[in-house]
Amino acid sequence: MLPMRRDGHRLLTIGFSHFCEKARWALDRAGVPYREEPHLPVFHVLPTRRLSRRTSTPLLALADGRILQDSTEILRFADEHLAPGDRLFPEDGVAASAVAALEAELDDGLGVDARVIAYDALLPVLRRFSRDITRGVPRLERALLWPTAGLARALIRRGYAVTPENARAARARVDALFVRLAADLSDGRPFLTGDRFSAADLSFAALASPILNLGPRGPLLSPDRLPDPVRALIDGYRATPAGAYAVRLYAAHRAARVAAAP
Ligand SMILES: N[C@@H](CCC(=O)N[C@@H](CS)C(=O)NCC(=O)O)C(=O)O
Repeated sequence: MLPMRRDGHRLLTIGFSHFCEKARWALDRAGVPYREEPHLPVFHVLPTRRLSRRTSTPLLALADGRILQDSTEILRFADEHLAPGDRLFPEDGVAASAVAALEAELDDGLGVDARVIAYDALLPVLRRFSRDITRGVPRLERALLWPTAGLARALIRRGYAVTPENARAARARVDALFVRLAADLSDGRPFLTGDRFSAADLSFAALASPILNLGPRGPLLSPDRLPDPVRALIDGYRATPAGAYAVRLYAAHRAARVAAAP
């Protein structure tokens, strides 16, 4: 593990957020040293506001004072640390547009849908996962989590329009996306847009991680605590060819990420 540097890059996250995971994975992969400061949702507002007018995470505060507050921007920053052939966004024109287009589509589609599906399934049973969701967060947030949980749940439901109907519609869109991506992969290409791992693959796996229960160091949530219907939902996605593809990507990258983690 690299020593933490107070003057280095700081990654402000909602610890279990999949957009944050996307940024974290890219930084780990590029070997960029950073210090993660995970927060719980709602509690993330204060620390992000200290650095920016917007509250969205991931927020990467660079050592030189610049603020990158979008996962795609953070992927592009990570790329600056890699040789051209290893970058998440290829240089070559055709491949570059295919990767950029799929990555943007996944941010707007899968990113939003997976969040609604996961929150709809998990908000009612969140208490079972206290340990998982508070990993690394400040002690005060941990102490205030349950006294404020009702309010946080209501804000999350309203902020992301988490309703059973929206979750059903999101599941239908995700099912269609998984079928489409599996069809793309079925021509034998090793990765979603061709023969190299790219921002599209990383984004797909990271943004699908909440509905596949995948995390950087193992499952995101303790599998033995999942209620049966949620386990069935996750197992169902994992059993699809696209879900299995994301599981394989996580497995292929996990050892290197754990070793590289700051
Ligand atoms: N397009 C943004 C989306 C980021 C996003 O939706 N972040 C959520 C967590 S999953 C968040 O921080 N929400 C709280 C807020 O915006 O205050 C990105 O790619 O970074």
